[in-house]
Amino acid sequence: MSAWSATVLTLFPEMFPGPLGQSLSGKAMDNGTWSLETLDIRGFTSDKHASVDDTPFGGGPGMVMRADVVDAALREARDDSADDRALIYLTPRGRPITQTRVRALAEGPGVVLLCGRYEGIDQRVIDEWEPEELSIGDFVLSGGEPAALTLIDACVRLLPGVMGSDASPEEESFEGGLLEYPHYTRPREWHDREVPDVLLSGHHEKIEAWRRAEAEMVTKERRPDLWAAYHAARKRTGPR
Ligand code: 9D3
Repeated sequence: MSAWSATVLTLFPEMFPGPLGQSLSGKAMDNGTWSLETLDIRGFTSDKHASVDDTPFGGGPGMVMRADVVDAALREARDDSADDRALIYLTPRGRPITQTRVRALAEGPGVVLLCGRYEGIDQRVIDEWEPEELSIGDFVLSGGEPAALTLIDACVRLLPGVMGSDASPEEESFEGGLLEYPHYTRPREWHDREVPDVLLSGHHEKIEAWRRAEAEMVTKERRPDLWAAYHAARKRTGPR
């Protein structure tokens, strides 16, 4: 059995492992639960100027990554025909990443992630390789690398043994779920702020009801989309 692995194609390999080298994901990398490889796209240029990008046909701002250079990097990343890992292009044009997709990716052999810079990658190499196109949300990054780090983090924390068995079956908090209730720990009083009495009562049913009410309130307020999905799911399956 080989470990879950990520190969990242990027013009900025120094950005990796970055935060993934710390904490639980860093330990899990050290103990062989998963591995990370970067391929520097700049290493696949053919001309002496090592140009990765060029001006867009049709005009417009910015630069476009060349199809031939990205293709050479993809051929290197994908040279093993037994490699069943998902091929993913991180792009603001992609479908939003969901916890459902993350779970499936974590259960598979790993991911090959293509990171764009500039305005993006020549469409012909995308049409040729047909990667799954994914986004991390409706805001603008300077490149795909922070999105790749985000996706790998979300997958790695689900790998067996990475998190304590404690905080794992909480995964349905999205998609028909609620946002989390607020958390408190010692000291009982801090800056004139007290821990809600109910949490000190030892009354488990009351605590559960309070947490549920808090979770519903915050979800209704901040995430009307999740609130609607939660209600639709409750109609289908009944309360609880
Ligand atoms: C003004 C047109 N821009 C599209 C929104 C051009 C553009 C901006 C930023 C093209 C590429 C990028 C770089 N972004 C990513 O590579 C990216 C991204 C993102 O910006 N937001 C959310 N998810 C992702 S995944 C990759």
